[in-house]
Amino acid sequence: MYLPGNASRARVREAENARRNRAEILKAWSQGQVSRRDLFKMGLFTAAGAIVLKNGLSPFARSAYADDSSIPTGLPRSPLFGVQPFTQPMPRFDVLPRNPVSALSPAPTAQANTTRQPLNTALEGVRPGDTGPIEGRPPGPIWAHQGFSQFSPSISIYATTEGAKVNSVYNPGVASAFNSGIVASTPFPPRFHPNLPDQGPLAFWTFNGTFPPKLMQVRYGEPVLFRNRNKLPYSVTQNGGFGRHTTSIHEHNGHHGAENDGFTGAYFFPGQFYDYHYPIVLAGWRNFNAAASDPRAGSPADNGGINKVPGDWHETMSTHWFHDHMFSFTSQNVYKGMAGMFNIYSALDRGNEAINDGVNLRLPSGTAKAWGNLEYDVNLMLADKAWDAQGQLAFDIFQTDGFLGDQMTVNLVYKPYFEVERRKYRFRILNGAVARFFKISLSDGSPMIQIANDGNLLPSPVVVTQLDQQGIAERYDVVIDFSRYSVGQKVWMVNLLEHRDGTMPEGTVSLAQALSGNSSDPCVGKFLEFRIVRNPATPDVSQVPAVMIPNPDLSKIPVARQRTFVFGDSADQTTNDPVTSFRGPWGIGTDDGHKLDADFGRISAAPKYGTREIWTLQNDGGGWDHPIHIHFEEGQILARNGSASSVPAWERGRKDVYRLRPDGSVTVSLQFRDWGGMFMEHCHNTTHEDNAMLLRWEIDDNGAPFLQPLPTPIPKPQGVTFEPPTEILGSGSRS
Ligand SMILES: [Cu+2]
Repeated sequence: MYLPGNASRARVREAENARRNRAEILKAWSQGQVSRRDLFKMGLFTAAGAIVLKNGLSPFARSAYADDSSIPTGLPRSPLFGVQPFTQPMPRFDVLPRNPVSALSPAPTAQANTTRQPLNTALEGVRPGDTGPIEGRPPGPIWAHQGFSQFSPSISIYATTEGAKVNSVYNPGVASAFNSGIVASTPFPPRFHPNLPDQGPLAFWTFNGTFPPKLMQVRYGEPVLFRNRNKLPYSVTQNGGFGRHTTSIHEHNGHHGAENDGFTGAYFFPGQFYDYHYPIVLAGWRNFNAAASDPRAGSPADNGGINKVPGDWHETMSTHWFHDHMFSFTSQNVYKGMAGMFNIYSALDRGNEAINDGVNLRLPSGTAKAWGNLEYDVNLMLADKAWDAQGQLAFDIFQTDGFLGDQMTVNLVYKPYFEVERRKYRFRILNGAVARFFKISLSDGSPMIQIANDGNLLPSPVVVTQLDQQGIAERYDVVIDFSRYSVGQKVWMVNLLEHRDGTMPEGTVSLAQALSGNSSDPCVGKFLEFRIVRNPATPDVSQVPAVMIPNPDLSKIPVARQRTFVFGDSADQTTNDPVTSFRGPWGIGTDDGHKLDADFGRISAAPKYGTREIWTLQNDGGGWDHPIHIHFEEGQILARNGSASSVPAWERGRKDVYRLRPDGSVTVSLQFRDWGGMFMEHCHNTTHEDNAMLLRWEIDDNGAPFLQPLPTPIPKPQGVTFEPPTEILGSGSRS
């Protein structure tokens, strides 16, 4: 889709004109001046939702300048301003401070704080003199924090969302020697490379407005109050051409009450905050190990011991991330920078490799602190980006198949290097792209040990020389042993997976082909350089045990219900609510397989509280892949394409994102317990999600305050109102 580097000037100009035209339309839509429906009426989308093949508009329309008449217009490449790869250090994540709850003013409350404040008249629909609540969480008992007194917050974490600015409080959590020499006290500008332009405050929107991306470090048994304040521009038109200033923050895949899940329709406005209460409990805590007697179900104590907690230790989770989930704008907002990572520490996964108590797995991390050491435990966020001729972040909504960038970034910077010692490291690799899948290998083809898939340590580690395809939002934790290299050597992480468009990966190239740099996909090849710089000061005592976290035993839990969800295109919309319903080519079929566009007012499933169900996720097309995310509960994959033996070793733990593969299906076992409210299921190719492959399911039968069915929140700056569901599908009712 991107033009080759040697394309003629006429072709580049043609592609630039087309992109500019699309950008004008995207701007009008993202700023609310035209609706998606208007764009259909204007004939800019086909019935199937793809942009019309108009020369001067579509990257897929025939080029007027190419010799071969089948060659599409393409996209102009992002200019590099002479920057070479691997010429800047990779910044470690910026650790958000853990504060006492008393640091928050006003103090957090169980129900949303509805204290009124004057509203800025630049907000949509606000007249002079209007007031609105200071907190954007829907008011009342249904959206009150569940278990707020039982799991009363013991720490608070605060972050804003705001436009790009210089970071003067960067905390990598490690000394400079473990951050490739970066001096954290030096102000950190918002840019992909020191020789690329700074990103402007309208181009990039991040947590705290700064680079590098943010990391929350939390532990079981220590409830967290995360307050997020929306400091994005009041005017919906101040968005640099894409992105929406309303947000909802999802802690992916937190086992929290729905009021803290970042529901796509529970978004809030600039000038408001939203308190997310993360109790950080082990699933099953209400009736499994309720007396908290098993040390494997535990929280790392500050003295190196274990504070036991209730719940099933087999449900222990480790690597999460958090990101915006704004209805129909998630792809734009996450791409614009609203993504961070969330490391959960436990008795098993302590973040300390030296403590030898028979419970701690002693994975590579460090030894200085009792828990949460980051020296040898490294978060990596991979994302493909694109920028315009001025070097400012650029996006293109009209690739409804899925937006692809042409430049690889790691932790938001362009192709960096990372200095390592001759020993084992853990890397928590997040695919933070919009629509791109990755497949990772080392440049010398040497082995990596995969220890976790999504949030979960595997039952046993798996040694591979190439990781599986990694879909959007999937996390793969790997251990790489650099002791096999000598000081002064280099080795690279390489992407082997070619995309032609956002439908699905085109195919895997050989390591030699990827290293040759000849792929037509500019994101294939080396993207991260490891420089082996020294021997460790003390011997590496970390381990990768042969047994990590076996799966929970489900054999005695009856299956209450089976459901099938079909994911595909040519969906239609049966509702017309201007706030909750949306149109696009994509949809999900429940019940009878009739595929429906997203409506967060529609209830598509309502599993009974306290039960186990089996869900089959079916891809109805061979030309697509969809990484499907089910919120709230970890699932065990029982079968791929109906066959248990088709589930690869690295998918035999628990997961929260399921790549369906072309024409494929995934059968998953899930339990619905501990908390209630409205949750989601959607494609995490965020272009598909936004266009409109998303549904709502809910647990609404756990007694007061939950109603059957739950009313839908309708956010406005003056306050959230509620309306009845627009539709309840047969599978969403309990009869
Ligand atoms: Cu999809």
